[in-house]
Amino acid sequence: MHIENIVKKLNLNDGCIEGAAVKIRKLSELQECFADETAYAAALAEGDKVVYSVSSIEPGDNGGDLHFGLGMIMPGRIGDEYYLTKGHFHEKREAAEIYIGLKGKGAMLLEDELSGDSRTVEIKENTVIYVPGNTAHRTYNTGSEPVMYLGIYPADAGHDYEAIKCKNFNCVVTATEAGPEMKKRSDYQK
Ligand code: PAN
Ligand code: ZN
Repeated sequence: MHIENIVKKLNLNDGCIEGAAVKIRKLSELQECFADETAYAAALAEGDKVVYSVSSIEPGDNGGDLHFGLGMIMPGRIGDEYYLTKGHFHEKREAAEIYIGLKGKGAMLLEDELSGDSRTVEIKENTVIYVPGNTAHRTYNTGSEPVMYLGIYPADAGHDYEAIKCKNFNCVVTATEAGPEMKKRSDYQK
């Protein structure tokens, strides 16, 4: 990235990085992500809503470059499961990532590739989450306003959506009377 162009403004009103390309993900693009397929079909029949967007800055890859994206997930649910991102591993499995919560309230679902172990961590303003390598990561909006965060990752990390799409995450994050709760996908689907 040229030294004259190194300052980027985040617009937390519309979830964009000034001058950056924005990728929008609508409900129809999230087939097989949500656990409750009936609720998904019913929601889609009512309209193809925007679920999330990512505004990314991707300078070249000179070996040491970093890429970063401002994610914005809208509030909503499919069944009891909160609106979510597709989720992925990095193609280069050892590539870690830093997430910085900026606005709203969400949860990150992390799944270790080798053990299959899952955990969730809250993501909100003033929170930094270190996503280790070899970890599938998906973000949920568990609040009632858009959740926004910055993800910063090595330029050569790459995104592998297929590996996690085949079997989906082992767990889901759902709304309960006690608040957001992680449960096994198989338990939710009962
Ligand atoms: C993030 C994600 C962002 C959207 O910038 O790309 O949260 O999620 P999906 O990429 O799973 O649709 C990131 O983790 N980048 O590596
Ligand atoms: Zn990532």
